[in-house]
Amino acid sequence: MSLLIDINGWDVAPWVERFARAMPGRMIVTPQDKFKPEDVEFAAVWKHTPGSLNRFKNLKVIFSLGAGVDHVLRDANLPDVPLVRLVDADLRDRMSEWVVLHVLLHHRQQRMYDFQQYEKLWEDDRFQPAARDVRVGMMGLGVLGQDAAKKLQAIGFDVAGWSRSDKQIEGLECYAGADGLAEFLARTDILVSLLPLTPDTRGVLNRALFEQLAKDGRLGGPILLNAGRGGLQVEADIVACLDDGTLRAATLDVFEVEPLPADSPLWHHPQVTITPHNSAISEIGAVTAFIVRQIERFEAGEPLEHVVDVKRGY
Ligand code: NDP
Ligand code: OXD
Repeated sequence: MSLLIDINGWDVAPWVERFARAMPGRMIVTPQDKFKPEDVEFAAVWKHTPGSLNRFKNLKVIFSLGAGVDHVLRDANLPDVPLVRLVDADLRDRMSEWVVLHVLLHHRQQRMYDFQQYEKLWEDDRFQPAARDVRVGMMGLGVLGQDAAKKLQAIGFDVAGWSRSDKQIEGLECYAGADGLAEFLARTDILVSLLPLTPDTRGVLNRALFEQLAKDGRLGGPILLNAGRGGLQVEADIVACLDDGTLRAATLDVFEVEPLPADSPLWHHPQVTITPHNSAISEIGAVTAFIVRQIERFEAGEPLEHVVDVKRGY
């Protein structure tokens, strides 16, 4: 059995080395190696070339090296085998760190204090609302959204969440679907997007949505955080809404085009904080352990975990 590792955009060598150590006696190959395509039973991919997996006639499972699978499903010629996505405590905790950091950054106005420090200004008369008076809205109540929501609640924020299907989560106000969206937005001061990119969610973070966010919040205007996917957001709307006050500020980890092009107005926008799609990296050790476990389950005849519903898109 061979495991194919097909990665674009990250250095593949450490992945090959780690999988080889974790699966002694198995062939670990990349598309650049010489091997028999019929030997490949498993593929672990990040942004593989669309159509390239079809030549592996004995392929049994595709593993996404990330939690999101839009990079796999953009392949219209994907082999009809189970697609397993990454669900891992290491990745989940990293994402929650990012969410908590950036919610607090805006809540405590840290960007302004950075500026004051730079200018040697001592101005301590600014109003600081309590966390309990700041309403955070979590778009996406999956593995990542629920954990981040819980951690924000532990700090004291007034958190609610929105998902596709109805949910009952103890202690969390939950909204669902198109019917619940307006009410959810109307009670949100800081909107956090941890949605997957699917045909239903593409472009959802747009002006029409931003205009429905709370206008009576304690932070001087609504704030957007997006670590889901860049395709969720309409960047021209974000810039225009920041400029006309519909949005007060944004932290973005993901972008319509990555790396973010040098001429994007987001780079130098005073109200924008940028991180380079690294809010929650796929840590090699954790991911390797996850995939090895799934292969062992598969070979022992046990069900795979975290199989993606390809029709739904996540
Ligand atoms: P999950 O599949 O566990 O959760 C997805 C959530 O989104 C669910 O609550 C789901 O609703 C909701 N959702 C999906 N479609 C819709 C819709 N049309 N309307 C409303 N809600 C919807 O995913 P994870 O939490 O594990 O990950 C979320 C995303 O985070 C990934 O898909 C990926 O794109 C992104 N990500 C980004 C990273 C980064 O470094 N920037 C790192 C890791 C992930 P329901 O519960 O009803 O199914
Ligand atoms: C992921 C990512 O989907 O890192 O895991 O974007």
